[in-house]
Amino acid sequence: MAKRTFCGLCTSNCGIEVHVQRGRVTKVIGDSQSPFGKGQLCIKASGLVDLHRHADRLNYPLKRAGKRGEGKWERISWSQALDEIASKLAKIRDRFGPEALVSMAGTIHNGLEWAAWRFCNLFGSPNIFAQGKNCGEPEFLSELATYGYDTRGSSPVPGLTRCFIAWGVNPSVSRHVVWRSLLEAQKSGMKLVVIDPRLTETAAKADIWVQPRPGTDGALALGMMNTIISENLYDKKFVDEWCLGFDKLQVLVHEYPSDRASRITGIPVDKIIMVARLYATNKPAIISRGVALCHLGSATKSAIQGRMLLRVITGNIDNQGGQVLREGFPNLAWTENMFWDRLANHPLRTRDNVSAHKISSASVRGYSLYREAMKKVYPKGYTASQYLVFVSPYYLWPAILEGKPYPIRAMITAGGNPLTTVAGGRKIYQALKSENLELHVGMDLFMTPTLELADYVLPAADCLEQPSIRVNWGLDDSFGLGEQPVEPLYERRGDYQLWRELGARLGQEEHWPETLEGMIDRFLEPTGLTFQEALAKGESYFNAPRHFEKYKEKGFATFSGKVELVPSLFEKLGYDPLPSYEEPPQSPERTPELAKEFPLILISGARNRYYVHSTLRQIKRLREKSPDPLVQIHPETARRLGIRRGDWVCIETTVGRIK
Ligand SMILES: Nc1nc2c(c(=O)[nH]1)N[C@H]1C(S)=C(S)[C@@H](COP(=O)(O)OP(=O)(O)OC[C@H]3O[C@@H](n4cnc5c(=O)[nH]c(N)nc54)[C@H](O)[C@@H]3O)O[C@H]1N2
Ligand SMILES: Nc1nc2c(c(=O)[nH]1)N[C@H]1C(S)=C(S)[C@@H](COP(=O)(O)OP(=O)(O)OC[C@H]3O[C@@H](n4cnc5c(=O)[nH]c(N)nc54)[C@H](O)[C@@H]3O)O[C@H]1N2
Ligand code: SF4
Ligand SMILES: [Mo]
Repeated sequence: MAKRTFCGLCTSNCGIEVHVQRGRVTKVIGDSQSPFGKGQLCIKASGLVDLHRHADRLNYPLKRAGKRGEGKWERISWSQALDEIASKLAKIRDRFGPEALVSMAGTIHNGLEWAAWRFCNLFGSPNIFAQGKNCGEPEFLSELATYGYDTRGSSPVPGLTRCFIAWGVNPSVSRHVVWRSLLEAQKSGMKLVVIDPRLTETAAKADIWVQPRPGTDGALALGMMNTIISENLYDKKFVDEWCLGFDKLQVLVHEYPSDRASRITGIPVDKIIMVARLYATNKPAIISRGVALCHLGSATKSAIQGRMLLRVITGNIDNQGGQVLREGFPNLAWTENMFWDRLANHPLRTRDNVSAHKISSASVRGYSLYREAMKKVYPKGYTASQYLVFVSPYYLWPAILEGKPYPIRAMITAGGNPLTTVAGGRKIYQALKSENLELHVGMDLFMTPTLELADYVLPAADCLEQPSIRVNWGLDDSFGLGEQPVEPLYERRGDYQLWRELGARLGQEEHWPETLEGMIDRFLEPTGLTFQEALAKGESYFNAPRHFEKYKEKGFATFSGKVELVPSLFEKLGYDPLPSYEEPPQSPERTPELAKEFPLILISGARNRYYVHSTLRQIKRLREKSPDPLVQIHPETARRLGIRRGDWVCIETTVGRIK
């Protein structure tokens, strides 16, 4: 018997067929009927069955018996764990206020983060950390401020899309579904441009590979805009009719002729001009997202904004085969308000998260402003804006350690491993060891380094052990339903159950149906079907029909209703509204003295084909393929330093050292 659901390992949500015999999983293959992945899975999914059965999985709730991190645990029942945790949370709320709780998650795993957000909203805490903070927040803020939508789902349409710029992204490793559609579109004549300092597998297949000095993408974007505007290759009609602030942008762009951009980026002048022309004259075209540009510190804003303004001035906005403005779910009672309605009416301190108190122009204000701006177009809220409200971890550890701007005393880490995936490991370690953190609950598949420092550890069910609804963080126009393949092994439970059971003990009962399936039924109400009815009818995917040039009817979801090239929302936040180029915090240009001592530039974060961040490292068949941490160095640099393939090296920066 085969059950159809989704691979829960990453955001691609590929459809899987799970073969089950006598209640046991026998194999997992791609589901060819699924629009997500169309039956093809990446290599990571070959570890799904091993993950499900792995001997090191957490199977029972544990309570700390020794000191934090000592490794002494006592096995307890779920009801004891939940009773004790709920009672401690209630006491912390009474003493310090609800905002003293933070929910810590990471990348999307099994798509259940919304349950944590719902819980926090009802509990009264705005302190939620989740994936978007890592991989997209600057882009969301820029897109929402400029045109009021996000364009995340834009994939090339083979035969239609004529140019695709993969900018700071490596889909051949990170997004295999997108990668396949790119290769297909390239075969039908689409030009693929890759902008990456590394010659990646993606760059190797490109028609043009552009290799900038890391962190200089903002200058490259300005240089490209310079060519496009001075050669009149921009979409004058769209700019005249729909954009505000072109004159101001033009003044800035004028300062960046291609030779100046070339000096900053290290890319030959001819190449900058060629790529600019290619992009502007091959419509419809797409410029991808990609996390690299979100990780450039002071250089991020110009890079992200520049990449986005290129899309706008060439009129590649909401055109078929181009950059599609995402509308939101059809027929789903899953709205932004679920996660924010209570908080919106709370007193200021409870409404504003820890980071908002530290940096006055932080995202919470951006969020409130955006809610104002979008009201006309999206009276019920727009789910991408949730990304603006997540807490910045940088401000979280001082809130634990020093109680500033207010104390954080409890943390629930479900589906995240911050000790290994969030910057500033030493600070995080201190915070997790601190007595100020009175309660730390972790829920995971495995005992991670982060959970080793927790007080309660709860065993999570995997994607083969629960039903599912794929809402992808509210970032798609489609959603999908997945059957539950088998019952959870041992005492594992789905994440929904954690939040539901805590909620029920803390006065939130009416908001939480007893099971995830019951909650999915609530979400599905607008379709007139229950979860089981939908599955029985074979309706497991719900797609919104794509509309183009929606703005002609509705306008853009900005204060002015137009595309704001110089966003008024940025002005209100006190940001420079223009994409003025700034060097990265440390660079040969900005800190030349430092560059003498530290002559190499480190870029970090490139994905590993066999793992999802720290996940899957336990799986032998994958671990064998990539057993050790890896560093890539340019062959000439390596030769000069006497480093050979396979050598162990130490990387040292101003903040730390790693082998
Ligand atoms: N230097 C650097 N750091 C980075 C990045 C970078 O590019 N450079 N990338 C960043 C990005 S984009 C991201 S998204 C983050 C990811 O950061 P994290 O999300 O913290 O990393 P993961 O290792 O994917 O997953 C965390 C944990 O979730 C557990 N898990 C899996 N499924 C479930 C489940 O169903 N329930 C529960 N409760 N737990 C589950 C896994 O076992 C794992 O321990 O890392 C960020 N860190
Ligand atoms: N196998 C696998 N796939 C994954 C994940 C995983 O852990 N493993 N994680 C998932 C998640 S949560 C995310 S967010 C996505 C992220 O997926 P991507 O956005 O593709 O992120 P990266 O793999 O870090 O690739 C970024 C590329 O940018 C380049 N780069 C670095 N610095 C610069 C720069 O200054 N300028 C430019 N132009 N380029 C630069 C790097 O060399 C790298 O090739 O991947 C998802 N897919
Ligand atoms: S891990 Fe691979 S198969 Fe699973 S959802 Fe992600 S891309 Fe698809
Ligand atoms: Mo991510």
